[in-house]
Amino acid sequence: MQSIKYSIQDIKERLRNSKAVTILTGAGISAESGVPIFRGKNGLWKNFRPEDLATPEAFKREPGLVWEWYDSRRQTLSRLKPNPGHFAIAEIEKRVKDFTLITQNVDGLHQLAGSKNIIELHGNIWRVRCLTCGKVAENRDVPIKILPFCECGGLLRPDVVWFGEMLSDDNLTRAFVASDNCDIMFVIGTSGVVHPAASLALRAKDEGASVVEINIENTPLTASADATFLGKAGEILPQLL
Ligand code: BJW
Ligand code: ZN
Repeated sequence: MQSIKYSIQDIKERLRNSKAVTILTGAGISAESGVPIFRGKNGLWKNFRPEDLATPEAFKREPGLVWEWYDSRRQTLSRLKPNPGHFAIAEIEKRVKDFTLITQNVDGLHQLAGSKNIIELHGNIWRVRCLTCGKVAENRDVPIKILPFCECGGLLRPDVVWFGEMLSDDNLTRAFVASDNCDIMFVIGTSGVVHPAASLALRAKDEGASVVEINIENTPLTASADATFLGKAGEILPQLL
């Protein structure tokens, strides 16, 4: 589990001396809660093609199919709870003056664990957006009606970011600021292949932050990280407290 150059004690010390801390999370942080990840041998993309389910073209072609997939994920999620990794991140936030959590996850588990300053780069599965009037609303129906419609008559879609779609300008700007100005960035449970999320770790590094990765395996970001701890986020993160 120990990284080659640094021990957990070294990182704890660095964390204590950091004024600004940014954490970037991906699906791996929620894996121990039972949320399926996307890539790898048990990943969602093993059985489903992203082009069929996670693009605006797919939704235009077959909104019912896309909604069925999101409904089934919402049903699974509604039964799941945050794990010690989520709780450790919420605890770090309480101890640090300038803290930002950037998550690629849409599951809302960080909020349930008590995290406050969160940027949801890829949206939230518990919100819907109207294709006609643009209204965004929370929707926690489980199951959700397929197809759901807005009061204006427009078709509702999940308020998430699909491949080929722009991330919200506001979220991206806030994420750039948090990445460019932190003393230390933790990159946790992401395969580091989806951009622009993955490039945030490289920005932090370029601006002089220490980058600490926590993942069960090496990723394309490992080469740029100052330290990589190989192991489960829910087991490693509590050791930083
Ligand atoms: C554990 C663990 C444990 C397991 N503890 N760890 C530059 C280069 C190339 C391509 C592009 C580029 N810039 C943009 C692109 C195009 C594209 C992209 O990145 N493509 C690449 C995949 C090739 N990006 C986009 O389209 C983005 N939009 C954009 O850039 O707009 C401008 C633009 C438009 C058109 C062309 C060019 C530019 C939008 C990306 C949206 C991603 N959407 C999804 C779905 C969200 C909604 C939903 O959930 O349904 O977001 S796809 C999916 O991937 C989801 C995730 O947030 C995202 C990242 O996945 P993540 O979180 O890393 O999960 P996994 O499964 O990949 O990894 C899990 C990791 O956890 C693994 O490493 C495990 O080892 C680890 N792990 N258990 C610790 N217990
Ligand atoms: Zn509407």
